[in-house]
Formats: sequence, structure tokens, C-alpha cells
Amino acid sequence: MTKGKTSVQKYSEDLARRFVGGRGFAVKLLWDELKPGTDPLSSDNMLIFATGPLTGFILPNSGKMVVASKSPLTGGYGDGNIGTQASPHLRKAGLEAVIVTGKAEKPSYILIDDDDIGIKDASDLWGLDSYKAEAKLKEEHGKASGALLIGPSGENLARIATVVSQEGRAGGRPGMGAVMGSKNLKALIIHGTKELPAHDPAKLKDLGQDGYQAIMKKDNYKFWKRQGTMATVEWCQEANTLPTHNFNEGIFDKAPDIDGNTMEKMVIKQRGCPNCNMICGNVITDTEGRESELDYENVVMLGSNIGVGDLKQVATLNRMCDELGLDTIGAGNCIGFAMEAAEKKLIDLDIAWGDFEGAKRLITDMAYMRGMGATLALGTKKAAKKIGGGAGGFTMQVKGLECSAYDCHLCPGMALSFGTSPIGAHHKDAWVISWEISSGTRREYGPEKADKVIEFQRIRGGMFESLVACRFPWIELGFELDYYPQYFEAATGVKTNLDEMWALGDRIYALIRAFWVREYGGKWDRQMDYPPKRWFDEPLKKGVLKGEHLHRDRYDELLQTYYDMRGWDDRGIPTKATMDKLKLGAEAAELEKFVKLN
Ligand code: PTT
Ligand code: SF4
Repeated sequence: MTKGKTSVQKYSEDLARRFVGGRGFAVKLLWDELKPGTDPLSSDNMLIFATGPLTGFILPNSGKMVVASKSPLTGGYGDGNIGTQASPHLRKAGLEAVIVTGKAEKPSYILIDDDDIGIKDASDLWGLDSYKAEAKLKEEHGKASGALLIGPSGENLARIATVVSQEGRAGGRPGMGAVMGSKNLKALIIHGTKELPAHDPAKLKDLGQDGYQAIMKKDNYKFWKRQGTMATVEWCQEANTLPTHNFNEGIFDKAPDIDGNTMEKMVIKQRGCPNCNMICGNVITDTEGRESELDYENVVMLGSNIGVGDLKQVATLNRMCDELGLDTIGAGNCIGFAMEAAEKKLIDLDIAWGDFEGAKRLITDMAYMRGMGATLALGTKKAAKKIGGGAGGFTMQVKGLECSAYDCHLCPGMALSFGTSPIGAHHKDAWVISWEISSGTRREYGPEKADKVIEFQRIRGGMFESLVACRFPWIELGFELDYYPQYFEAATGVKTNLDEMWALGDRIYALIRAFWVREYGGKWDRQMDYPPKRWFDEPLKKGVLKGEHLHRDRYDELLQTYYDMRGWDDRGIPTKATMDKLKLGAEAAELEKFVKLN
């Protein structure tokens, strides 16, 4: 971006074989090419958009891509997964990934039109919300292109800014939008028309068709199409795990007013990612008659967690986040934190639980980095340090990334998942809460919990994030995992199996961990893998689980079990033997420059 230059590079076969694509590519590139200690918002940071070998083919839910960088929110590895037309277009332009470095002199956007690749002036787009900017870009470059954008919050370097696309898809919770803004990069617009090369196109086509058919026959298919992720509101309310009033309570009096059943009566249309036959973005109109696409996380974090119990109002807050490019989970956490801090008189802010107008003001102020919004948009961890007075005790974050919408006062397995997620408190890697509750083991801290977390991290955080496909067919409908090695082979010609996929997951996990340790050096310790203090120290305040909380000593034992199973030492750092086993010998030697390996 600094020089205004672009170039196309080939990647090595070794990179493809060991890291496959998506998150695997991203972490390896960041490991190899990013100087340790780089300021995430400096021109030296790298922003990576990476598809995988399945992306773009006509097979289940392959319209996704990973956006990754060193995170300005956490100081460690950060990524997100976004479903967008930009994904198939990128591959049809003949590219697997885009790596952005430097900082443009003035607002710019990247145009990829097959082989025509360049950096363009975005002065007339800067300052526009993501909807308007996308519409303007598509007016010029064609409606059929794919766009990746930031809103004003990314431009203003709000650390909870995300990358957005298609009026309601978002990815890169750990501040990937701010990294984009720090490069003066407003958007990428991508149009690809080439044929996607496959090893065995006929087989891939058949397997793809087979997969779509199998999905439609799944028991839960019809219900999923009606409610998508929104069914989780009712489920969490029943399980007393619905974040309410900054994770103080696990149930919300007005939950029925914001759940999937209420939503069903209001839906005006559905939207989703490319190549998907289980479209899950349910759109309703907000208080101002604008469209807003709802998902479980958005609704809970901007609803029960801040005490707002009107779905149209929640939709307004959600729409604002999408337009401004703020992560809804981060924003809902920051607002809940501010409401609690105001209640405790730690900050001078006129806002109370359920205050819809106050929440709107705060969202705007976070996006434009104004007043208290400027402090909150740093994320709750940094905001609490500025505010002081014990505010750190009620930040709901791990490693600086705010928790997604699951209260874990009585879910040690899910707490471990948040604790050991490779980007901070995100549910994406190991959503074990459903298993934990349905198996009736909520009070248990046994090794089966660590085992399940690792199993899910391999499948979700390893395989799906590197092949790059949506995990919902599998986790929500029970679509068989065996399809994926077959898809991989038909696409690439490389024979593989699920065990190799799990090894890939472990390799990626070890390298992401190495990245964090290299960045944190001597400051790294196992406390980094602890869930928020509140779940240990402040029992649930409401509902049938009132009084329940996590136990620190038992959690610590569980964490040790997890480390042992992973072959990590008691600091949570992969041992030399583990690195060798995962074919990360050279990476281990590099890590040894920063910390002694066991
Ligand atoms: C994801 C996180 C989630 S997870 C949600 S709702 W979810 C929030 N969505 C936001 C949004 O919307 N707008 C906004 N301004 N901020 C938002 N922040 C939140 O971001 C999303 C779906 C969902 S909906 C989920 S779980 C699954 N996630 C997948 C994943 O991570 N990997 C994968 N291989 N497949 C996945 N499928 C599902 O995709 P982050 P999307 Mg998202 C409006 O990016 O950073 O990982 O945070 O991508 O295209 O919107 O699809 O109940
Ligand atoms: Fe996108 Fe939903 Fe389809 Fe997954 S199931 S690809 S998130 S529309």
C-alpha cells in the first residue's frame, strides 16, 4: 500500500501441504513474515484474506474466507471467517489469498478484476458507511462483484472494528477492520471469471450435488431454514446460559420477545453466503424501517446482555454495527460493561440497563472514537485499565477479545473453550456447550471435557478454517465429516483422511500458540488461558442456577489436562517434541530465540 504496488506470487508446495489454506496459510505467513513486536496498527502489520482449496466450488457452503492479522485488540494472532461473494470471485480470479502490507498515502481500495489488479483512489468512499460504500463500488465495478469493506469504525481505528460485506456478513472480530483502516484501505472489490481448476471436476460436481441433497434430507433442515442461529436464544434461556446484564444473570425476562419464534413472525427475507442451500441470515425491519440481518450472537449481545428486550430495537443496534463496521459481540460487551461501570459509578455516563437510546449513542461514539466511546472501543480490557476502580473484575474477555454469547458460570467445558481459543474468547473453535449440557455433565471437570474441546478445535478450528467451508452443515444438521476429505481429493488430487485433518488442526494450533508466545515472550503464562474472573468470583445472580460459579482449582486441573493432551508444557507452550511431531521443527528453533522450550 505504501508504494501503491501489487504483485502476484506463487506459494510453495510445502506451504500447501503443511498448512492447506485459510487459517493455516494465514498463521504461517504471519509467522514467517511479520517481525515480532510489530505494532498491529503500524504499516508493517500484514492483513491477510485467505480462501482454501474448497472455496468457491459448487459444494456445500463453500463461500467463506478467513481474514487474519496481528490483532490490535489482543496483541496476538487474530482472525475471523466471513461468507461473501468475494470468496468465489477471488478464486475465479486465480488467487488463493491477498496479503496487504504498508499504508497508503490516501484512502484507497484494491481492485482485482481477473488479472487486472491495482490500487485505486477511495477518497470519495472514505467516511461512508459500509452499505453506501459497497453500493457505490458495485455501481462502478458491477453488481456481480464481491466486496470486502470497512465502515467508519475501521477508518477511526476502533479496536473492535470488523470487516463487513453484503450488508450483514462480518468477519475478523479481533480488530481486523481497524488493521484495514490503519492501511488507509477502505475496500477490496473482486471480480473473477476464470474457471476454477479442479483435479477431478466430474467427481467434484457429483460429490457436491450429493452433499446438497444429503443436507436437504437432514431432520433439522426445515427448522434451520426457519430460524437459523436464532433458535439458540430459546435454548440458552432454558439452559440458563443466556448472557444477561453483562453476564451477571443467565436468563432474561424478555427473552421470548427477542427469540427465534418472535423473529419468525417478523422475517421479510433471508440472505446468506454463496454456494449455500441452508441460508441462515434472517432479515427483519428495524425501528426505522431499515433491513437488519439477525444472528444469535448479535441479538443476545445487543439484547439481553444490555437489557434491551425489543427485537426491532435490537435490529436497529445490529444495523448500526453493520453500517459502521463494529463487531456486534465486541460492541454488546462494551455497552454492557459501560452500563455496569455507570451503575457502579466508576464512570460518569448517563446510561442504564435497557437504555436503547444510550446504546445507540455509545455505538456511534465507539465508531467515531468520541468521548467514552473512544475508551470503550479499545475493548473492555484496555478500557478497564483506563477507568480503574476494579473495573477489570467485570470485563468479559479472554486475552483481550470479548466473550461471545454464552454464560459459563456452570459450563467448565465451554469456559475451557473460551480460555484456549486461539484468538481470545470466541466460540467458533470449540462450541462444546451444547454437548456439555445435553450430556448432563455441567458440574464435571473431567478429562472428557478437555478431550471434547480438542476434538472440536481440530474439526472447527483446524479443518473448516483451512479447507474454508462453513461448519454449519456439520454442527447444525449432522452432515457427515467424511465428505470433506473426498472433496479435498477431488479438488486437489491429494489423498487425505480425517486423521490427517486432525494433525493439520494440531499443527495450526501449535503454530498459533507459538505466535502468541513469540509476541508476549516472558509475559506469557497459563493465566492467559483463564476465562473471565466473573465466572469464578461472582455467582450467577438469577434463575434456577443462582449461586453457581466456576471453581478455580478445578479449572486449573482441567487446563493442565488439556495441556497434557496437546503435548504443551505447564505454561501452555508446545514442547519441542510436540513441535517436531507436528513437523514444526524449524518453527520451534525460531521460537527458542524467544523462550526456552521444554
Ligand atoms: C463471527 C461473529 C459471529 S458468530 C456473529 S453472529 W454467529 C457476529 N456477526 C456479526 C455481524 O453479523 N455483524 C457485525 N457487525 N458483527 C458481527 N460480529 C459477530 O461475528 C456468520 C456465520 C455465523 S453467524 C457463524 S456463528 C458461523 N461462523 C463460522 C466460522 O467462524 N467459521 C466457519 N468455517 N464457518 C462459520 N459459519 C457460520 O457463519 P468472526 P458471516 Mg463471521 C451481521 O466472523 O470474526 O469469526 O466472528 O461470517 O459470513 O457473517 O457468517 O451466531
Ligand atoms: Fe452462510 Fe449460513 Fe449458509 Fe453457513 S449456513 S454458508 S453462515 S448462509
